[in-house]
Amino acid sequence: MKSRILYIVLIASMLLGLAACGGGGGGSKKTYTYKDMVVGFIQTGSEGGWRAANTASFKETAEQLGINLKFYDAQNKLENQLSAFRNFIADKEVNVIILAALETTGWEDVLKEAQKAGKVVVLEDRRIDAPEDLYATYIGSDFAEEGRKSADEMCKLLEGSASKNVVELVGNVGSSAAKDRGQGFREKMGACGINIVKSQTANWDATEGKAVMEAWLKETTDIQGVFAQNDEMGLGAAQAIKEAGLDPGDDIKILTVDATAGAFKAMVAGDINTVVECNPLLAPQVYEAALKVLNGQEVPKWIPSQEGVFYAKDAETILPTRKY
Ligand code: GZL
Repeated sequence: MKSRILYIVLIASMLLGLAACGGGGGGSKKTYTYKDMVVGFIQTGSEGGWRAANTASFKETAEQLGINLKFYDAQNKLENQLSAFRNFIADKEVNVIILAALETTGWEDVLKEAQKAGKVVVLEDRRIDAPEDLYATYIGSDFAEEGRKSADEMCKLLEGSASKNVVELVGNVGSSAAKDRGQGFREKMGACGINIVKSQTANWDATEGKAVMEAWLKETTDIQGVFAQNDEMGLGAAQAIKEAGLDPGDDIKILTVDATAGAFKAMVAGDINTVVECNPLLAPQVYEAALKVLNGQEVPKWIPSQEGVFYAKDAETILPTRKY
């Protein structure tokens, strides 16, 4: 009898052991690799050199890592971004959605739908106003810091000037980049007595930047500096200053943000004085963070990009080393 009980206890403990270590098929967790990633990437559209470099970074890095990238260009239309988001949620293949948000608002519903569908959502480049638990992480610049740096550098450019009237060319007004750069600039401009005498959107665009600057110059030439929130608008302003018979970079100082090749060439030509960097080459960090989240690892809610400031005097030397 005793041996019978011992036999039953032995069998029972073996079965329990098997179940515990998943030997009975109790779901051992899958480890994802980049080759398992199917990414739905929603880009803003194309507004110039920065965006082209950002898109190239995601396409080239996906190729290198063996990621299946489904790229969508929203043509700078918010409604296109929202419909693409829902299409990627419905796409059974897609396990990661990456968004470069045109605007900071309007995202909560789709983010909740994505969460319900078990999709990993990573924000790249542009931050949004939504509860942090609705997305995995935001990888992009500290735009407010770029604005503060811009004001500090404009103070240096206008040092000793009797007047410090600055005009501001603003990006897409709903975007985090435009809002935060403007806010950061205003935090620090008082330190040296800068007045923003004109401020208007030129939607990141060179042609619009030229048109806005032309109109301002028709009203007044008592302008000592241009704060252009990206390179393209600064290049447009330089053209308008030239056509008004003035010398950009000398009569009117110009500071821009991004540090694309076009801005470096303009610094070499003496048309732009200073450029605050905004790094577009974000794909490696974004894909790495997405893979960690797919594998159930924690990532910080914001991974800021590292960025510098460049000056006309150094532009010729640095230009050949730049990737975009
Ligand atoms: C910045 C990026 C901005 C660039 C512009 O991260 O979102 O958008 O500064 C681009 O050139 O249009």
